[in-house]
Amino acid sequence: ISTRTHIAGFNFDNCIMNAAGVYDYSAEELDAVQQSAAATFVTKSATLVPREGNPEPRYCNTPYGSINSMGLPNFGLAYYLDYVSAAQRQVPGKTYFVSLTGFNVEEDIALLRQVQASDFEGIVELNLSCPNVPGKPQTGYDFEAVTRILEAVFDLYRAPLGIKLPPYFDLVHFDQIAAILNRFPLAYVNSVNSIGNGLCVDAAAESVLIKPKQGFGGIGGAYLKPTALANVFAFRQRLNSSIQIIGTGGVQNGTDVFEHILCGADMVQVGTVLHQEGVAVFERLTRELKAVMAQKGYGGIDEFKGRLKTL
Ligand code: RRO
Repeated sequence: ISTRTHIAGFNFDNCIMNAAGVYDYSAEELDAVQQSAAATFVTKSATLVPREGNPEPRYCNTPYGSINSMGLPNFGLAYYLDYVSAAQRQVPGKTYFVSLTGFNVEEDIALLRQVQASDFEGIVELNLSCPNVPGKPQTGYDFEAVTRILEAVFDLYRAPLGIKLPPYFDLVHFDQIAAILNRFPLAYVNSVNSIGNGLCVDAAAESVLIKPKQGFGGIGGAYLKPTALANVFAFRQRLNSSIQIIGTGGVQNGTDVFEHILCGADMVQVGTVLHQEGVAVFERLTRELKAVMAQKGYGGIDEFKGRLKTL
């Protein structure tokens, strides 16, 4: 049984990897993902200059998932390009993802120019959905901004590039954003980022759980699964077949990975469960996915990818 997949023409031995923002901040964490059963890694969303991020506590696990308001802490794009450059030399033939996020279209372009000037040979993921920078709306909810950014991006950049989107909740919004995305040579769409600006409460302490933004933060984990599956399925129905889909959100076991693929995901990413369990989760999820496939008689993911039945 094989869980092989491919994204943007690059082959991967597995279809499970980390989600941007989890286990990908430092070289130590990225080393651990590389040494695990993960297909590959994506780096923490990088900005032009390093950022400390928001004050702590800024991440909290809850009974059904997590809340975070990290505020984009990262070592700056140069750090991640250096790390990937070394990884490319160490493991020729393996492909890596670098996540980028600018605070406006000029910064996005400057980040992409920096990628172009490096020896990076992998896939860029442009994050259009950070929910946690005070005063900054999530780009993915501003369809005119998405259009302007993608026009500028593809004027400049022709190597493989995907985008990370926030969850959408209305079928009309899926129609509108998919019509925009279909105009561009995107390698993939990654759905979903955390559900922005949720609030988790500690009843005993009569308090919020995290310090930034009065406790509001991105919701991840099991809370997210139905929304994530809906976004994967809705995009698979609407996007050109040349645009692949990475499914992210609410994965806790191999059946959850199977469900994402059934809805149309070509690759599946894990955030909260990776934060909670560490990199051993990749071996567990892969084993559990293979068990589901074996029980159903599937030898590869293409045999069920996107084949969700409706009633
Ligand atoms: O760093 C963050 O606060 C963060 C980002 Br950039 C993101 O895209 N999604 C998220 O839940 N947190």
